[in-house]
Amino acid sequence: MADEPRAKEGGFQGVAMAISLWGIVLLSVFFFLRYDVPELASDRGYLDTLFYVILGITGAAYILYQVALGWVIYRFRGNRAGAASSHWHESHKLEWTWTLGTALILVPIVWTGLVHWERVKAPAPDDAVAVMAVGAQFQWDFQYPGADGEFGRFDPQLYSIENQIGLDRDDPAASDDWVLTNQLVLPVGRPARILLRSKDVQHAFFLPNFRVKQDLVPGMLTEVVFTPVKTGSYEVACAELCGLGHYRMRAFLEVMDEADYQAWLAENAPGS
Ligand SMILES: [Cu+2]
Repeated sequence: MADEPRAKEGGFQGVAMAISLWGIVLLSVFFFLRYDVPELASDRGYLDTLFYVILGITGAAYILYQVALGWVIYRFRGNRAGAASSHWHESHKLEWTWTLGTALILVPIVWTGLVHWERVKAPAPDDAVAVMAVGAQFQWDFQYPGADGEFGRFDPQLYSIENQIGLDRDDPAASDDWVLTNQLVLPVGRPARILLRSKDVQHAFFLPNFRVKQDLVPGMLTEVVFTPVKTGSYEVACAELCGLGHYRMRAFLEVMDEADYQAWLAENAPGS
């Protein structure tokens, strides 16, 4: 009695499971096709290319696996004919195949990633526009170094409502520095070097359109270098859950063409 195949039992669950799996695959493919990453506005398009290559490979693997899994569940539901599986050990051919196959896919991806990393982390050229972004709970302050191109020193003792970034006005380099709150302006087509420091906790300088995301670590100076390639107004977000007001730690980046940028500087920079 016990050895008789239970042909009909569990048949319904098999069908329901297979349909659910295929449904999840369809839904996720639909959402991936429907939504796209934000419009690219920097020279970091090569990151998008790598992103889409990886998404294509993992996406195809995901669809293949899930569809095959659903089919196996459906085909052998309720212990149907031919359901007894065979077992074997040590198939060197199979092991070589999946090891080499995986390596062939992963090595070029990792290599490309390393090349991109070198590019992203390359030091800023001398003519880069330098701005210091100061993150705090919950706002962004952007310090422009002024005509001397040098950032004045700061002192945490000097933090106040009027002097958000604690700029030491006794420092000669600070005399022409000026600060914008929640607004960053950069010229198009010139490398931007954004130095980052935090006044309190860890924040992250996130420019979705520029494929830029860099942490601000208290007590440390970090930086990102990128080149805006498109004029317009873009969001600057904080990508680190930095406290209760994290959601409103938001600024705007205005990218202008060179002439507008110079006019804007002339109008806004003190003493220019
Ligand atoms: Cu933050």
